[in-house]
Amino acid sequence: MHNLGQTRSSHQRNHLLLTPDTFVRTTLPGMKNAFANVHVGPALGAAFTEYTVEFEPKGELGPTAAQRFIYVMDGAVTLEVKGKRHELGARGYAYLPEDFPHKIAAKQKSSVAVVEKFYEQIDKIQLPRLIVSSEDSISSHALDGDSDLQVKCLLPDEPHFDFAVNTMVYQPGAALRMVEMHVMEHGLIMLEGSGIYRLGDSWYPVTAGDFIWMAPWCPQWFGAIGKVPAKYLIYKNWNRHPLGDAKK
Ligand code: UGY
Ligand code: MN
Repeated sequence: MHNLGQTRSSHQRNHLLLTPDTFVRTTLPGMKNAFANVHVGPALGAAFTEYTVEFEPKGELGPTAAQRFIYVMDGAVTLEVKGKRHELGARGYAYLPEDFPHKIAAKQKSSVAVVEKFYEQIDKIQLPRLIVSSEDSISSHALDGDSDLQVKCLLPDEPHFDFAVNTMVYQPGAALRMVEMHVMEHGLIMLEGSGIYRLGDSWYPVTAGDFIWMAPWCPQWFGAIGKVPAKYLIYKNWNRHPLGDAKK
């Protein structure tokens, strides 16, 4: 049915909500048998890009000069690095440092979330290394002592990593304890369930499949609604001074 110009998607100064009815597919250099829905990037003022890739069987992702993080939402992909093949199924993920030759190909129809960011080097620090893992093997912790809100940190919280990617699972009725306002920006993909997201001065119904970008200091709060838990994958910049390398 025609939607008569209605959508939940909203583009505001300090946040963006993208719902699947407004996704427009594009291709990126080097991609084969695959499409990308680019959700956010420097064109919007973000210091990273995040996109989802819809692979056909044997589809391939092109190269990047930046750090790359991938999370398999559906299906299965093969990651080839230095002649070694790693199989990633649903909830499998990988972190690839900058300038790290690799090949990512789908074994079947698959859907993968991708985050890319140019590395912010700090002096005398070892560089991050390749990580290949699965969310299933990471243990969760309660956020602010609330056992109904479980967080899994997919990357090590070590100073050489300049970003974090976490999953957060809210039992129905669970909510963030406070409205957060912080220097970090977020890219967020709703993986399961539904709820209400406060972004800036607006409250949005959100559900699995939606994407949200939150600019630095965007007021944010979430409460899960429905009979099943709500789960999202969330990126944030991390471990770096707010002045960056502005002196150089
Ligand atoms: O890590 C975070 O800042 C997270 N608690 N933010 C959020 O869920 N909007
Ligand atoms: Mn936050």
